[in-house]
Amino acid sequence: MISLLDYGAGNVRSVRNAIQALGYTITDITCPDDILRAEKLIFPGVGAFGAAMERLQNLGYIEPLKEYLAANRPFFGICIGLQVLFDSSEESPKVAGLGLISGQINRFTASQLAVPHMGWNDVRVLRESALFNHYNHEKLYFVHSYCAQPTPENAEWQLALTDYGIPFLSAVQRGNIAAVQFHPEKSGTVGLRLLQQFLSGENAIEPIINSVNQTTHFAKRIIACLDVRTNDAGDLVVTKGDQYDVREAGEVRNLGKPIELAQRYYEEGADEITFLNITAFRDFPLEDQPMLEVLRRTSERVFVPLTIGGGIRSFTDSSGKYYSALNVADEYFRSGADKVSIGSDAVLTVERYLERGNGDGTSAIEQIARVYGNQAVVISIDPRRVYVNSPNDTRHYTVSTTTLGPNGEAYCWFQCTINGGREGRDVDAIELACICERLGAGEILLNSIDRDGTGAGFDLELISAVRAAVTIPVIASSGAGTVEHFNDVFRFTNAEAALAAGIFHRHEVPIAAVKTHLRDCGIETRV
Ligand code: 1PR
Repeated sequence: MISLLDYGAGNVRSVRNAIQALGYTITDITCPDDILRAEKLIFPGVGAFGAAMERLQNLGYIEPLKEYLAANRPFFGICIGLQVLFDSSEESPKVAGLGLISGQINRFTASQLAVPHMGWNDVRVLRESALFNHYNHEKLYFVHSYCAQPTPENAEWQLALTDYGIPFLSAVQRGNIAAVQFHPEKSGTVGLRLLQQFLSGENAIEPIINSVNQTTHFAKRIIACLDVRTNDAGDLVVTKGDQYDVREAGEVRNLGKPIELAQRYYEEGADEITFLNITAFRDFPLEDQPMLEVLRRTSERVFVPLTIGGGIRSFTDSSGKYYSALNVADEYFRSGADKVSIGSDAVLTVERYLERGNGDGTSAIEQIARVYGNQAVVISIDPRRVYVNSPNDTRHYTVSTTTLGPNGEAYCWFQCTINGGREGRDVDAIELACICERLGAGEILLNSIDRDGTGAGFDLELISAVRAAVTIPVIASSGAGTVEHFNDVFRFTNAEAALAAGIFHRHEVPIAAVKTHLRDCGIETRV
């Protein structure tokens, strides 16, 4: 019997799915006494430290939780579920943690590395523990901006370290109480195996395969993207355009079924899957039950992060009922998304920001980041090049370009568009990225209408300019045609991830071939 402490603050559907996929039944904690009745307790913390503690307080869970932990009963914390075991966090300075482990959780300090630490890294296991039986340097999925550092006060808890600029505690354990900073439920088969070790209560300890002296290595991510829409026959299909035009001879191109393709990419080693509901700008996504069903069913079988985008904005339905962008995002998260991506609405938000000179707390970005955390908010940018002869010809951020314009122009700026590239706006990709980061976005998905579907390679000038302007991770997208293009994007820009669609859908370049090539070029990837 596994008890899940889901305190209703975010998506724990993936944790549920992972436990169920391993064959266990879950009981939900619904009142304080349930905590003391639990045989094994899983606490997948979500959102901010302060919000998590406040929620536990309001539900009356803090005292029973402290009693449960003091009795050394089986406990497994994930992410914030690790952090709340400490005294406090820099994230919410006035809020006390559970105080089981001495010390404070701190933010990663500014460095060359993007914050959040989002992606695949490995761990250095410091001592033997059944939890890490069979673990052999494989990568696990992390997403967090705050971390616990090893100190003499927490020495007895230190189980594993990971390096991201600094070494931090990726796993702690004392007796029957364990917690991990990574997400086993999103770490593919390696993560499921680790979760299984806790669930089975296996005590036999195998010798560790790790050496304590090495450092861990953060991987570049390879993401498969599925552009999804309903075709003229009314079926939900994966499609793919050339420069955003998805029709061929008048018909919407049909490249497969969303769930089957997502599963295929998971099995082939995609580090993340992104669904873009590309016509959601004209429909209301909450009425799109097939799309929500795709998400639900995918999350039952795909154990890497899932992002969904399309139509995240406020909406009033035909009966006059108002839905906020947060309501739309809630439904996506409840259906199994780990991150949501905002396209058109982000451009309109930035326009308002530029008029006023600040945000007012009401935008989709701000609302969703407040509830689900920055790491859950991705901004999808759909820019198109606008060529100029001189940087003085525009107020926008320009780059000097080696791909000259139609009249030999040597400069260009990157104009943001809305509604699937249909409408250009007076905002450039660099200012959009910077302002969205300020408003609370945790990642940028950077497309290029010029390169989309061309197979001509990523727009390195665009990607370098945007990545240099922000401190959050950037996903390079559009134009991948060969394995060499992935090496180029990581060699010539600081992008954290690269996304492709067409070459994967058409079986032209397998994901494994991309990763093998990157490794041959000395770029770290998840095997
Ligand atoms: O504006 O919040 O409703 O979100 C709509 C989302 O749908 C946006 O993220 C937007 O990028 C996407 N979208 C809208 N129309 C299209 C279209 O193609 N007609 N797809 C579209 C954008 C771009 C990439 C693509 C890469 C890689 N697709 O995601 O997968 O360019 O392709 P490639 O490797 O084949 O070159 P909102």
